[in-house]
Amino acid sequence: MEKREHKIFNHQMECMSRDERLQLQSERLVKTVRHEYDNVPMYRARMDEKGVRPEDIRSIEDLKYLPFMEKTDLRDQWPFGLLAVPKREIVRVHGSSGTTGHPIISGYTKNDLEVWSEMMARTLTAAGCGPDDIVHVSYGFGLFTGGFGAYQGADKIGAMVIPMSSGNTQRQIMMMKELGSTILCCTPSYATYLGETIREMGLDPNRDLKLKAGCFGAEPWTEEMRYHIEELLGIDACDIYGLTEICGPGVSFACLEKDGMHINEDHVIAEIINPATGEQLPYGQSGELVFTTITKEGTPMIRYRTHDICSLNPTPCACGRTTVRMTRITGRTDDMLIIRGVNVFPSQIESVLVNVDGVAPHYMLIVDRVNSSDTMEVQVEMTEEMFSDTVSHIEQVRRTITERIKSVVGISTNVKLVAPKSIPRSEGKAKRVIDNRKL
Ligand code: DLL
Repeated sequence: MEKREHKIFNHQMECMSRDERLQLQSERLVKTVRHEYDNVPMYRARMDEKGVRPEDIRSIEDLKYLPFMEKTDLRDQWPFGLLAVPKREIVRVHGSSGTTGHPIISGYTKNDLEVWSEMMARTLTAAGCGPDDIVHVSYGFGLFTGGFGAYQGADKIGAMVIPMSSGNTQRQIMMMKELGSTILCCTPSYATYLGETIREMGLDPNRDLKLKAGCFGAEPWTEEMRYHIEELLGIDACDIYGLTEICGPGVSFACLEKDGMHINEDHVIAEIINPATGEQLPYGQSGELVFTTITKEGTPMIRYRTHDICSLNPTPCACGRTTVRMTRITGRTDDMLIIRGVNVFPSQIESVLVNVDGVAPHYMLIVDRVNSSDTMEVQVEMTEEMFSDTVSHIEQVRRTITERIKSVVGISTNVKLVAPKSIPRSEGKAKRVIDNRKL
């Protein structure tokens, strides 16, 4: 794939010197803490309990003294308890169902929407999007932030938007072809599904479509999956990250170097902590990602624990941006499976499967407990060609996968090759694990 030139939406903010940025972050942090303390009783009580006063926070160095916020706070304060402005100033809410029941919502002021649009304009620009592009949005539109976020960013750039939302895959592809979509926004699992369906419809993405890049996120995916999607669709695949509590997509984004995701640090401060002790960890060390919003008015979040696992890299990027980059998310502290005492992340299994010929990157992990011992079955789909291959070859592939998984995660698993298309496809976030031990 030919290398494309780097585009930057906001040179001043994305390329400022580290010292200038730290100064800006410190000023904005001081204001945010005061605003939160004065307007959100829950957080004021938490600071009081810890003996921290707003005037104790003078710079970003003091961040570590502040108490954390958690997803449970949003549930406990449902629906509007964390608003830091009068309700009439809120012009939109977005939400997420989460994986554990009760939904959470976040309220946006007019300015919060403006900031979020700017963050998403930077995100799309980094993937090569400009005013002449046609942005095909297959993230869902609704309470989920994916659809609206991508739309707002493209709108700010002045690109043409096709707000497809999710579902109806054949129609998506027809529109993509007829209207000449150039940038695709959806989850990586849906990008794979789209790619496969495009080929099944007898189309060649390189010949029949005009796609050049995709902004894929909302769920964990691996570098191996990125290569697979880039090949399948003939595009640059950029990772984009975000969460409803902070603003939605656009908190960070990969540029065309695809070497980590640039954090929009003039709007958020990122930290990595040890999830067990809460202690800050140095650059390069992997741990739980924590965010503090420093421009958000409606529902500011201070030291919000994301439960996502990654590390931070402060070195300037070849693209010219000086912002700290976060590595790909390797898992969540709460999606880590403990199988017979060994920590296993679904992403480790994915990285093995994507590199095996004869299987498709559609898989499901079924975890159970049999006779007091944990078991894990890895179901993975065969390709059509493999499905009609000899039994002995299929068995050989199965054994290869079993051995590779063992060498990566260190435990034996039961690998089952299943028929093509038998694992449910997702139009949004993929579900990859069924843990029967929790039932
Ligand atoms: O998923 C926002 C989003 C929409 C991001 C579109 C990117 C693209 P929530 O529904 O609140 O918001 O889910 C947030 O999804 O804490 C991560 O666990 C996961 N996640 C989001 N992006 C990525 C990514 C949106 N690029 C939760 N890689 C987060 C891995 C991701 N996990």
